[in-house]
Amino acid sequence: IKHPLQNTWTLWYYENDRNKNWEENQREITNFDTVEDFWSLYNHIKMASELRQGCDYSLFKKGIRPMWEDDANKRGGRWLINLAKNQRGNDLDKYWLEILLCMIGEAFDEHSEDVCGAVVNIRAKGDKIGIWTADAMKTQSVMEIGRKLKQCLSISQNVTIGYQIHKDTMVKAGSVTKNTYIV
Ligand code: M7G
Repeated sequence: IKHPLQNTWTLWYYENDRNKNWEENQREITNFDTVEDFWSLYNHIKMASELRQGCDYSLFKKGIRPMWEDDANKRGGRWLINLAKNQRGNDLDKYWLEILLCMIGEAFDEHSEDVCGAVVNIRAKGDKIGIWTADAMKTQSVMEIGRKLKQCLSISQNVTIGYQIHKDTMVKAGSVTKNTYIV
């Protein structure tokens, strides 16, 4: 008997095809709801660092699309980890796996239900990992998730990460979005 997870999760893959719009480029790969099926999937697919520039992986709870417009995300935002170019070699895959394990293991305790999913963006200008939460106004929950995230990834106390509201990101395409919270 396999070990069930609390939630069923969906892996999405984004590939930048110029003939399609952003939403059409998001492809649903598969669902899983056991520890064993997570590992078979993880071992079967490319590491994030092996994806082409411009691609994303997203892992979201089943039923939530990895986009701002989804009902589960539209009031939310993300904790964003901006990686330096030289972190693709080592930290990127480590951080991404750690985040996947924190999410499927419901490591955010009572705030796990506010976690919608996570996205890794492979970009020439610097890779990014975002963990998306449902409601930017739930300050305590957002802050707890941020603190836990830093802990999970062993990010030094001296380094801060910021939380950005999707509604702000939406209108700031191409430039830097203000941080609503930091930890
Ligand atoms: P990105 O891929 O998140 O980051 O956003 P990047 O700028 O480092 O590549 C790039 C563009 O993709 C945005 O400016 C939007 O045009 C589009 N895009 C990204 N996201 C997350 C969404 C989304 O949730 N919904 C829609 N409609 N477009 C998005």
